[in-house]
Amino acid sequence: MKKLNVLLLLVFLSTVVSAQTNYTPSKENVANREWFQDAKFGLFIHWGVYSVMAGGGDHGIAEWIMNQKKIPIQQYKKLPSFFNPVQFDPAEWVSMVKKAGMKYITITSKHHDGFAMYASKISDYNIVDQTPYGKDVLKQLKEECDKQGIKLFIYYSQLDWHHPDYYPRGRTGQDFTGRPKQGEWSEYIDYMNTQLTELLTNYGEIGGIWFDGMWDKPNADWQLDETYGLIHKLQPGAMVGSNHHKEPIPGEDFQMFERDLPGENTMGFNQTNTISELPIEMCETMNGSWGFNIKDQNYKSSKQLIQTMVKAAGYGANFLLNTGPMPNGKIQPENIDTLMVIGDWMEKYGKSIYGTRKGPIKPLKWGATTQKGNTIYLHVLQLAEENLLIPNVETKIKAITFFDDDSKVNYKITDFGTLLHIPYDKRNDTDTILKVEI
Ligand code: JFZ
Repeated sequence: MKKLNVLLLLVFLSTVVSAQTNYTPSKENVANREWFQDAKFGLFIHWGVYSVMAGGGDHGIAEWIMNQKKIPIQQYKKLPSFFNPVQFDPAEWVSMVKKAGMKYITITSKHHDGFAMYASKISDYNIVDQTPYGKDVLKQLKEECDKQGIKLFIYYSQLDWHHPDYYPRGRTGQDFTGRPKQGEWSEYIDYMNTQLTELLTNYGEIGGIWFDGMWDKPNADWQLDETYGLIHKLQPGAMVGSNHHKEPIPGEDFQMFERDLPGENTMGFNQTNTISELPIEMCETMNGSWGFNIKDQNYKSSKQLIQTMVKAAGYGANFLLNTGPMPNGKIQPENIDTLMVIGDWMEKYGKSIYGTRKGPIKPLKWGATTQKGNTIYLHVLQLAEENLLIPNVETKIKAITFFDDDSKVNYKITDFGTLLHIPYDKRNDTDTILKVEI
C-alpha cells in the first residue's frame, strides 16, 4: 500500500513538473528550425511603458524599474498615460533590421510589469486602451515585417507583477505592488493562455514564442503541457523557447543562453552546461540594459559584438542582439550606428555566418569555426604571432585561402595539429577569415 502511494505520488509529481510529453515537432516546425539556424542574427526589442522612465537616472535599471524602485501598481499604472511614441515608424525599424543583416525580430509583447504592448481583449492593461497613442505597435510591426520579409518572434513574460492571480508570489514583484494576499494560480495560467491565444491568432504567422520569467517561481506548476500544447496546436510551425536557464524541457524547440556564449556562465544565470541538440540562441545587450536607459553609455564596440556573434556561430548559435527603443518610438541613435557597422560587415562576410553550422573545432581563445558543406570558415579573432596551430580536422584538406583576396594560405599538417601561417599584413582587425576546403 505504501509503495503504491509513493508510486501515485511520483506519477502525480511528474505531471506537475509538466512538459509537453510525447511532443514531436511538426514538419513546419522542423523546417523553421532549419530556417532559424540559417538565419543566425536577429534583433531583440525591449519596449514597454517603463521606457518612459529611462532607467530613472540609475545605471542598470530599465524594464525592471517597477520592481527595483518598488513602485506600487497604483502609481506604475500612471505610466501608460505618458507613453506616446508618435515617432514610431515600423518601416524605419524593419529597414534598419534588414540593413543590419538581421533576419528576425523578437519583441516584448508583455514584460514582467504585466503591461501588454498589443491589443489584448482579456485585459485593458494594454497599449491600445491605456495610452494616448492608442495603437497596436505589434500589429504595425508585424505588417511591416511581412512586407519586408522579416520573421517576428514574440517575447512573453510568464512572470507578472500586475496580475492578482499570479499567486503565491515568486522572488520578485512582492508586497510593494499592493496586490491582495490571495489569488488563484490556475486563473493566472488561463489568463496567460488566453493572451498567448490572442498573440497566435491575431497576428498571422509568428516565428515563435520567447518565454521568460519561469525562474521567478521555479517550483510552481506552470502547466507547460497545456501552454506548449496550445502554441503547437495554434501554430505548429512556431518555435517555443524559454529563458529558464536550464536544459530544454520537452515541448521546446530551441535553447537559449542569456548574455553568455552557449555553455558558459560568466553572468551567473546559466544553470546548465549542456548544449542541446536543438537550435540554440544567445541574446546580448548593446550596453548593459535591455530596456531604454538614458544613463547607460557602456556600449560595446561593434568589433566586440561581431566577435561575440562569430563565436556564437562557432557554437552553432544564433545571436539575438538587443535594443531598447525610446518612448518617442525612435531607436537609440548609438544603437543604429552600431547596427550599421555590423550590417556592413555582414554584407561582406555573411557567407561565413548565414546558413552555416558549428565547425569541427569548437571555439577556442584564438577564434571559432563555422561550416557549410565542404567549406570550413576559420575565424581568427585574436592572434599575437604569425603562426597558428589548430587541431587537425578529420577530413582531408584540399586548400586553404584567405576569404578577403582568395590568396593561398601556407599550412603544414603535423602530428600536433595544422600549422597555419597568417602574416600580419593579411590580418583583419575584427576577424581574419580563412576558407578551408575539404
Ligand atoms: C530576463 C529578464 O528579467 C530581463 O528583463 C530581460 O528581458 C532578459 C532578456 O531576460 O533576464 C533575467 C532572467 C533571470 C534573472 C535575471 C535576469 N535571474 O534569474 O536573476
